[in-house]
Amino acid sequence: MPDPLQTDAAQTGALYDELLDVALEAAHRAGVLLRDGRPADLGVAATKSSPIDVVTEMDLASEKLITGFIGERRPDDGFLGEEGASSTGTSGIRWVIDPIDGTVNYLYGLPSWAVSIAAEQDGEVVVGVVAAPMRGETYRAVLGRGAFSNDEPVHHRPAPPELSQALLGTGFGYLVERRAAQAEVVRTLLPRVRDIRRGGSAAIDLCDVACGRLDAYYERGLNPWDLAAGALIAREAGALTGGRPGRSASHELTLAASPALFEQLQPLLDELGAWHD
Ligand code: LIP
Repeated sequence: MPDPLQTDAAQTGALYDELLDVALEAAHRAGVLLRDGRPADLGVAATKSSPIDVVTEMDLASEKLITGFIGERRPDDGFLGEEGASSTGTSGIRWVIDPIDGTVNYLYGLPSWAVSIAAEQDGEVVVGVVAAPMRGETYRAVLGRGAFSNDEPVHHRPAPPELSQALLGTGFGYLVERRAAQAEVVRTLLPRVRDIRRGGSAAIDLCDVACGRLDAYYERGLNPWDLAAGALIAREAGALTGGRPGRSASHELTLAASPALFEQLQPLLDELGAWHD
């Protein structure tokens, strides 16, 4: 009589393998479209929360490609996409998609943008893929199986001995009031750390924490599609992710860092009010 626990584990493993394969191929195809198909005269197709929160035709084309590819292979799954994909599905799997994370960078022809695809099982992210075509790198993680850049395992950077030697990443929202509040946090933090980088893609920033290229990353105002895949990759690389003390990473605040640095930064960011406008 086969052991039911081993059967369940094998079935879960096979499911996660399938979700990863689907996410990798979808992200690859979208990345090729975005890298090779970017119109020379790319403009703004629409705006969302403010005049600087932009959508291009390529955001829409990328999300259509991704949802179409996944939908053909897994018709019972749900979707949550930045550009409007929204369905519950019946399988318990929901795909959380940012078709271009770093849209403003992509619009301006700057290289720091990514395709971010995560699979949730009953609300928990179990697979994450972030494709950064202009870097030639694809970051991936499956729950409990570690994090990788292409085929190389990655791990967070050891915590610096002092906060003053930490290299932080952050980002800013699209609303004037929020940007003013975020600038105040940066004003206080900047003299206390090694330096601050503003790359323009949360997914890449989270993967840079996973790869040890940033000591930490924090930002207020992220949407689920900005952080779902990258936060799993950071966690599987040994980093901690979270928000305010005792809370998960969310729109309110997202922080990712090595455990020792996380314990220093979380209360400091809370004290500085990085979680509110
Ligand atoms: C972006 C985030 C980034 C943030 C930008 C923007 P988008 O997502 O990845 O961290 O600082 O303001 O929200 O809009 O390019 O998908």
